[in-house]
Amino acid sequence: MDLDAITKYSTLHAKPNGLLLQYGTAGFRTKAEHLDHVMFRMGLLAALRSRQTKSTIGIMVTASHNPEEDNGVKLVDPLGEMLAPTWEEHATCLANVEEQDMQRALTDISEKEAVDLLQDAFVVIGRDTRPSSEKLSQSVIHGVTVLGGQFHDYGLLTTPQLHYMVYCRNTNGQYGQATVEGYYQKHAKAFVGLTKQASYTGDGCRTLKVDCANGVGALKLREMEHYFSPELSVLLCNDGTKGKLNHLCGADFVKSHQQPPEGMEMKPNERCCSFDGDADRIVYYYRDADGHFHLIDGDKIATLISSFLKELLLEIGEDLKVGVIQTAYANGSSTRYLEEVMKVPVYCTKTGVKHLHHKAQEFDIGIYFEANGHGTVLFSKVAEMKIRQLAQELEGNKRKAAQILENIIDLFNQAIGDAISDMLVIEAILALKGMTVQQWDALYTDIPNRQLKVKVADRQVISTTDAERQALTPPGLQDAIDGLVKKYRLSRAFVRPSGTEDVVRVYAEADSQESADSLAHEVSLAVF
Ligand code: 16G
Ligand code: ZN
Repeated sequence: MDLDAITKYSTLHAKPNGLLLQYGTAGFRTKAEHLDHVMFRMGLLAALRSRQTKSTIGIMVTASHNPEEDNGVKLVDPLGEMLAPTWEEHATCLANVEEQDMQRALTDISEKEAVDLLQDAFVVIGRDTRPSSEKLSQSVIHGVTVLGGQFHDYGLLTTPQLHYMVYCRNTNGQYGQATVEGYYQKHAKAFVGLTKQASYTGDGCRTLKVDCANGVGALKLREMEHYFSPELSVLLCNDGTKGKLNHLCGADFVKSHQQPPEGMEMKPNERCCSFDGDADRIVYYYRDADGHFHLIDGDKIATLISSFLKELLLEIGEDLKVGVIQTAYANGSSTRYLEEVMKVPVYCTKTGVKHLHHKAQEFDIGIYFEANGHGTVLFSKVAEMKIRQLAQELEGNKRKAAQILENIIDLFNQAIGDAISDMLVIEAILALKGMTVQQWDALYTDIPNRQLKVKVADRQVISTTDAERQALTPPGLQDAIDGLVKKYRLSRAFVRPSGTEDVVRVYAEADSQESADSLAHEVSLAVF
């Protein structure tokens, strides 16, 4: 490691005085102007992680659904997964050391992690469409090269595409080709394969309106469109040509405001969906004939997918272990429906994809979705092999069902939730089942709910347990919440410190919207 070069170049990426940042739920995130040093340092860290794992490591420059002025960065581990927890700590430490201590910090990490400094290092980089992203990704590259690492800059990518590239590169192309072309071909082939399953086919070419949050999802969907256009036609709005990234649009806006995005004309009963700014989340919605807006969130997406997969498993007669993973934000109705009507086991983890993903890996088929629309379905190697074998061996309808499952495996991004791939799976399922968006929505009725954010002096005084459903500290808070919840019917509430913003989040459910609103309000007062 050329320590002198590190000292020399790190002064070019000076750390603002007194700035302390933490590698949070989805990496570092703050105002773009404060991130140059973090990018350089994450380039250094990725080179070390690559040497230690003897694998390609990914770096994505994005702040997802945050405002355009923000930016962020996260590292992607060899199998396209989120960075390992011990390395998150190294990341926080490296981002916060003063320049004169950089050499020591890097040596410490290398020693602790037994990094072989003679190994080659290779890092792949992707970025979203924020005005700040290009320059910041150059600082990442600078970090990688200062440590003698090699890199490939993919330029503009959705976050899930970058995860896909990393996964492909570390599995010798078995998962797919590590190019955008490879991504389009793999997913489009599976999608077209699915919709071609003759006896299941619905009503021919379908149309879907997609709000792209004025983000990178628009560019990528445009590029990909012609691969699947005979089967599905997508009408893009908020495609970045006029509006501002994530401003009054995108999956996060639609989910949290429970209203349609700006710039989308919705005819009655028309199926619409929204991506977030880096296209790793998706929610669906429509307006009914009376003009009422209906949101179909991650919970209902998980329900549609689970019921479809269960039907197929029943058809092929295979008893694979299926589990659905949710977080505390999952609507109570969805959990009840999954457990009581569909009889699938449901598990709750802490918020953040890495927790859900990890739990989902325990199953043959692990279905995970956050209510906010981030999710995917993971297939164990054993399940995948079994299904591929059955697709060859079985006959008639059973064979068809196995082939559908095979295409579903190829269509779901196995590394991370992916708006484009989720959209294609959902469109295929609706087509195969001949199901309308209203029928999907009618699977169950959401319990009215409200989310609020509360500014407090120090959000870390709140700690939680039981997958964030119970507050441990400050003392008395949980008792207060319990007391308030008792005042309402069908009610539930919890608080948790945000992992991405300096706020405390409050969630409440109750039998009417007024009750949910007032319970959320009362709980937020108890937080002070
Ligand atoms: C990040 C997480 C998302 C989570 C959200 C919670 C990833 C890729 N994204 O966006 O899963 O729902 O944070 O944010 O892990 P909060 O902690 O501010 O509520
Ligand atoms: Zn995102």
